[in-house]
Amino acid sequence: MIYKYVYGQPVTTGAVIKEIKESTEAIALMEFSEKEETLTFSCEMKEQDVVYGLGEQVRGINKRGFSYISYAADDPIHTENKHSLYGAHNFLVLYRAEEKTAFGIFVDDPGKVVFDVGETKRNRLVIHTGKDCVVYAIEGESLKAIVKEFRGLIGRSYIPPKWAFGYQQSRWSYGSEAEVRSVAEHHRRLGIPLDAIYLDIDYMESYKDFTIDTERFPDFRGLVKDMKEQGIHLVPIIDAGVKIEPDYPVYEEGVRENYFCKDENGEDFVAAVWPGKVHFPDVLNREAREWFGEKYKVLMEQGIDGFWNDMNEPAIFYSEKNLKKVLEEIASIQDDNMDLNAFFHMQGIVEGLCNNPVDYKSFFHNMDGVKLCHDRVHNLYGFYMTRAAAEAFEKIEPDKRILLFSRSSYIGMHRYGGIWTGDNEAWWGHLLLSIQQMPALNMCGILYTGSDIGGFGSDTTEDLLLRWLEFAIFTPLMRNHAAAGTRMQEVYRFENTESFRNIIRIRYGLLPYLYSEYMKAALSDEMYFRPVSFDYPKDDHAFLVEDQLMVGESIMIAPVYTQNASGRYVYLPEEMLMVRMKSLEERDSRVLEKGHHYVEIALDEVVFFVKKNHVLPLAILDEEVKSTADVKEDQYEWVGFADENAGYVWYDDDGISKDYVAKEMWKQRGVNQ
Ligand code: MIG
Repeated sequence: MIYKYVYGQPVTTGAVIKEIKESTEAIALMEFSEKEETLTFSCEMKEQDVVYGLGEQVRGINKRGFSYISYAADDPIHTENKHSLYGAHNFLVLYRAEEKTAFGIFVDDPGKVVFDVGETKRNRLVIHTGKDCVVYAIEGESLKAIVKEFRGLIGRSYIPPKWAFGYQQSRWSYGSEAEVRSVAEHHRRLGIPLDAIYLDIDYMESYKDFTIDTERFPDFRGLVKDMKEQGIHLVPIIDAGVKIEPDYPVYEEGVRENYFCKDENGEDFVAAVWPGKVHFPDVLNREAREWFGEKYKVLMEQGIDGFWNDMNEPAIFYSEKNLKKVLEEIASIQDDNMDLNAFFHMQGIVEGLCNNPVDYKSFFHNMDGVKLCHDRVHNLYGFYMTRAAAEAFEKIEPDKRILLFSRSSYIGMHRYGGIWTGDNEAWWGHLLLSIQQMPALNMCGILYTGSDIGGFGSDTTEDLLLRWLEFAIFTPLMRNHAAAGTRMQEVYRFENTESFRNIIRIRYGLLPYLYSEYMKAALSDEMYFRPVSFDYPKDDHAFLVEDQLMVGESIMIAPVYTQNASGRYVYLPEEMLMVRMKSLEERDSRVLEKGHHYVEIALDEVVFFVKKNHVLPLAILDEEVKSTADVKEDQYEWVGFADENAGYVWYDDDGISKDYVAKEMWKQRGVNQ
């Protein structure tokens, strides 16, 4: 059951697709109060109650004990004290442990929203929103049912092409054609499957969107074609800022047609990012959005069929206005003997140039005739930039799935693309963070997602990369990505290449299962990754599990995320089959009873657990498998554990067209033990 409450004059965000009648009764689940610009919703929590959700945010699966602020931020240091990351995912579910009931809350407010989940007062959940918003309260008979109801409200999740479920290699940046070819060649020579290589900002000419640096990439079209012949898709980055440069057509057209965001004087707003000074396309405006989306065609015409949208919080290094102010202030410093206060003040104003809230208040959108201050709709920018691209793809290639994911997002964007979780670090703690983000993102409809494997910032290590891959073989987006200046982290750079190859091949072996489960989750508004408690709500201990996940209908995973571990404790909520793999071919399995177990997991092993009376298909791969296209759906074996008849419904299709629901794509298999 969904209750809808409208306050003030909310902006239509596009998060919700289902028409729902406004509720006339007062919101019964939470107390309500109003103060000038803020609405507050709150309720008591008992000690054992659990809060799930909030998408990308830091900290555990149970969100209690901290405050989370929805205000999209380009913050590359995801430490535990951070209140905002790139996305704004305003959906949570409160589980009442004693009563065994739950309800969900979705705050549809594209400005700043605060979720104080027992930080100020341990046993109080408090939500502060702007005064113009829509709030949905959702009741249902189980955690799964509440999420499903919510997902029905916000519409079907994005479905990428099947090749996007293969292993993908990225780096900031592969800076030339030769470098791209060399990455491809290394993988191919060592028999490591690979489906995509990413192009980061250096493929562009002076960081200008929709251009190609022809010195570094003299025959772009030829390169795209050669790669595709090897089963590898090239995926270029698109940034939010459009460089200010006379004669650059995107800039010229945008200025001429008034497609850029304006400052308070009605001039095109000037910020700076990679290319130096830029304007931001006003993607909240329909015409500007159509125009910007059309631009992707330039690359599609050269054979590109996947993109990643970056810097769309939007990130601002500095605004023209603020920089001027800061430079003047620094120039006015007379004293070269600054004391502590003076020094920290100077440092603060320089650091404060980046992503300054004052800048977000100083530009405007024309949302189809309505002038809106950016601050009020801040969290929509990444969503609408991605929507711009997706809507254009519908026109340019209506029958083809295009890979698309974004850094910033808001609920609603999940219909148009996926996300990656941004600039993490090569830290063991960030491997755990990534595990914990997955189910919360799935609750919000974001199914196509994953983190930068190995860590983006800092130098990775071989053991961290191995452990990260052992988890990431289960994430729909499986991409190794690293920042400029860090150690090269393609798997062939390390000593034990064979172990990396084996683990990546296990991903391809699991592909029929993972793809089927993704499609089931997308087509029936369900979660691909779930907290253990969602599947075992009668088991009190399941609610305490923070580092194991259910993946699809048959599997539970318990990844190793600590350094120098030879294994870990795993909690089994019921009897399960433990499957241990050194490679697809070298594996064994054994039934473990319900309860706590210490499970040995060597550095080069993948371990997962199969639920009772469940089975899954495992593709038998030829030695030569290069990409997802080589995985044959009719060569498989079954892994499973049943004391009665078990069956599996799996899904397959051409991986490209959008005819998802055709009956013949669903195959039902009964398996007898
Ligand atoms: O400020 O394009 O999150 O994945 O490699 C850095 C360079 C800009 C941030 C993205 C990262 C990407 C990087 N970008």
